[in-house]
Amino acid sequence: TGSKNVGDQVNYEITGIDPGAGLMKATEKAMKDYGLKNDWTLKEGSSAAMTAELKKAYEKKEPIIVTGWTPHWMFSKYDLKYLKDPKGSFGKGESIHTLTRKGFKQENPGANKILDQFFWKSSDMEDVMVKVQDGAKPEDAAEDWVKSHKKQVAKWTKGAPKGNGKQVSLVYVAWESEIASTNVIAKALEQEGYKVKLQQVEAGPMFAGVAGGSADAMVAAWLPTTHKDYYDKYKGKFEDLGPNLKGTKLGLTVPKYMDIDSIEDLKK
Ligand code: PBE
Repeated sequence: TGSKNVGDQVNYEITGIDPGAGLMKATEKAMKDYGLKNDWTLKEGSSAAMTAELKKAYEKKEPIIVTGWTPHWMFSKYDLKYLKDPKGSFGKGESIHTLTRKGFKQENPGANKILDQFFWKSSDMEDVMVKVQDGAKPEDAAEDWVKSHKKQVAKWTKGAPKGNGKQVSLVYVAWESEIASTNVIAKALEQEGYKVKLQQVEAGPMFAGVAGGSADAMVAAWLPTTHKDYYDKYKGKFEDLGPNLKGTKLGLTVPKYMDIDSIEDLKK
């Protein structure tokens, strides 16, 4: 891409996602930490819009910088790299936690137990994400996964009484990773006889819903850093059932064909 600096190549734009995402806050922090605040813009949108732009650029081998995270299907579909973050603006690897509303355990101990025992690996989540990206409906990709991982799902449902139609409401944000996890835990609950209602919302309302009791649970709290603000805001108003996945990552992401390696290279 010749002599033009990276900023000129990408119009001083970083392609972001929904404004409620912790990743957006982390990116703003990075822009400040690396002195990019004045020249660069972080574009708001959605994860679907971000991946659409990434696809478009990638197919033409054009430069692009997106806000990325792991687990995500984009790393298996495209040759991408995280820009090095020597200042640690994006924090360390974290875990995704399951949160339930207060009182849920007492009212629905069976579903609570399944949610509590829900745990899988990044590669599991990615399997589901890739299928959805390839065109499967999330509920179908989730059902396939649950049916082909009976042993693993049996560990989640172990010791939990059958649902007999008892209702469970789950809230989630339309992040590809959370579409996968929420649909999979929903299928596991349904398999045990629970009646599951899924509701897609923004990040703030997701936390507010569980904290306020209008939703039973969420499997989408990235901790300790990404969702710290939401977590602290509602602390004491939900139950934290701990991690359902460990080893996530956030960062600025570019195609490997781009000739930069570090966020520091954006300063030039
Ligand atoms: N994400 C995916 C979310 C959490 C899950 C990294 C886009 C966020 O930044 O809030």
